[in-house]
Amino acid sequence: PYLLNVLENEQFLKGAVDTSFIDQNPQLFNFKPSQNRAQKLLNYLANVVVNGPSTELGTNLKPADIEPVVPEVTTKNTTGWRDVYLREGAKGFAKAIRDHTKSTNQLMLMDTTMRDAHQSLLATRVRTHDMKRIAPFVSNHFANLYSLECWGGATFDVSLRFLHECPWERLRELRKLIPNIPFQMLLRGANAVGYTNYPDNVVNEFCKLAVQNGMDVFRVFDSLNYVPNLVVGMDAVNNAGGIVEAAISYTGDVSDPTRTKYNLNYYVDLADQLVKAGTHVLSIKDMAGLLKPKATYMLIDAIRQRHPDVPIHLHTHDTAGTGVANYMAAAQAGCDVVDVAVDSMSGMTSQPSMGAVVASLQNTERNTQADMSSVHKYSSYWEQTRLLYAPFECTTTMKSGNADVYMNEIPGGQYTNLQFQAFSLGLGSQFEEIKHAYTEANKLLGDIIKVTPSSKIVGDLAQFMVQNKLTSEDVLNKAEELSFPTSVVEYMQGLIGQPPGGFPEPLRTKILKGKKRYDTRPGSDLPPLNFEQVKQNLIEKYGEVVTDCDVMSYVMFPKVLEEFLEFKLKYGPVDTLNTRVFFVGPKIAESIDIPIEKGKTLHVKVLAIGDLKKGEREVFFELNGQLRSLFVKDKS
Ligand code: 3PY
Ligand code: ZN
Repeated sequence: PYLLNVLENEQFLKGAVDTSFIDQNPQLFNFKPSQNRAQKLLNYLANVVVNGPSTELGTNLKPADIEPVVPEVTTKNTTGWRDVYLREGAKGFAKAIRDHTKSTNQLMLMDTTMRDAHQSLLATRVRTHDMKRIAPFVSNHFANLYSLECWGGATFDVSLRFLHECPWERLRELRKLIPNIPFQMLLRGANAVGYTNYPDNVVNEFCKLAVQNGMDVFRVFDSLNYVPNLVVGMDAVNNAGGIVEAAISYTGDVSDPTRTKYNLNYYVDLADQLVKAGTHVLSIKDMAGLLKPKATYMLIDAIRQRHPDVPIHLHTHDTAGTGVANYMAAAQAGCDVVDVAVDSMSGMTSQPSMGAVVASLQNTERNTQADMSSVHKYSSYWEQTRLLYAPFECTTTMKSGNADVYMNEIPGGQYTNLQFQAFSLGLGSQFEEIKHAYTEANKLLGDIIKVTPSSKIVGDLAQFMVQNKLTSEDVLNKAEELSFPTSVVEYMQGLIGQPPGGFPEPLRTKILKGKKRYDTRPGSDLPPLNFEQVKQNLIEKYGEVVTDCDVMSYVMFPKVLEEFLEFKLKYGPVDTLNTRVFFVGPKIAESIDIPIEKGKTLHVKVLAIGDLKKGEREVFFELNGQLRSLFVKDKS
């Protein structure tokens, strides 16, 4: 309004005034957005109380009405392994880790609670808000962690898509609160955090931006263990100055002499290639939890002997319930780091329990040096916080681990999803059928490594078989007449890479029906992306608020990012709302405090919801003691 008054002033328009005061005081134009922000937040709350959650809840369960208690920080530890990395670089970090485990015998831990654990148990829905509350405790009480996995994998798009929050901001905020522990992320090789191949400059820029925003260790995998794809990710991390942790995705069973496709030689050879390609740390990624103690020992021991100076980092899922036993075998075989989730976020399709691993190794030479009482407090926080995510709980349907994973080899997160889908259709028994079909689909595709996105291809084929009541023989015999899911056709074309042992014939030829085949790295012929152009387009649409991070999110998930920006324009940031209020809104007459900027808190109460009039309802609020009301469209 002030600007407009000036623009209507004749003297001003004639240029007859001295505007140097304005030129010299640009801060006068930094209008405080708080009024606007309060209005937007009320608009959000009004919409939720009238129309229900802004993001679909997985079930009709509600978040618990509790305020999880944050344990007190009772020890001060401001340094950690990140200091070593910042001082000595990625190579120096890897050497220091290996020297440390050699000299102390300590088995080091990565905590997955803030990434894989909730991706596997709570549909990836944990919000930054709940991570930030516990972050200072983690920083001080778990300062000796090898790393904290808190980013990447599915968290990137789920946070934007369903939680209306920016993943980059999550990274920056956590970084501020946890400066001492290395942060780790999961990078899908040439797919970055998406589901498809990107031009190489996208993967490069992504890693650069991730390092700038606070990421340190990148676990790089490829869903077919296709080395050219892995190398794209590894080089990008290296160029960005990050710590490269190239991963061998594990499938099959090296302890079973009848399973010859993925035998010990296969893994040792792959480890050699990744070390040669310059990985700083070597990771074994058992995404489905297929290891058994004997296999674990064989695998770690063989790689340990060949690469005595490279740190080995083991990842597993506890789907069958053998996770802790596997880690004991890994510890014996000389593994350096294992992945655990805090007790209350562990087990089943998540990682093995931190407390169980820590306790099991106390008074042994591979003591983890973690403090048990801190583990209990940390677990208690997440036990309470988990109740806020009741609508997304895998335990609604999953009651125990299941060793049938050794048959179907479904990765943790996908196992939870498929079970959930089958049960929510009211067809619990269909899950058995799906699992069986998944096993068959994997065989049809040539027994492939199954992890995002190859796991989705196997899942798509399995669902296609169940829906169309097809047996394996039917698929083989009728392949020429069937119209397969696109993902399966693209897989057969070679569009995600080359699988070990090649494609199955004659099925490939029958499915492709003459379609083009690719036998080189899929993204290698993509022209570099013009980031400046993308940014300009976004700025034209959404204004100067668009950041380089938004541009990168857009490149990965265009539609999702646009919806996110539109949501923010309408409602402002909603990340300071507590999780129950964010999902289902406040109760009538409940007082809530919403911090909106440093030292500024809104006190809000929903007083009443008016009757339906011309498709709208008036929602009455008390805002900082004053009555306010606004109209929202009733979408019911
Ligand atoms: C992901 O790609 O998100 C995974 O967690 C694979 O295991
Ligand atoms: Zn995992």
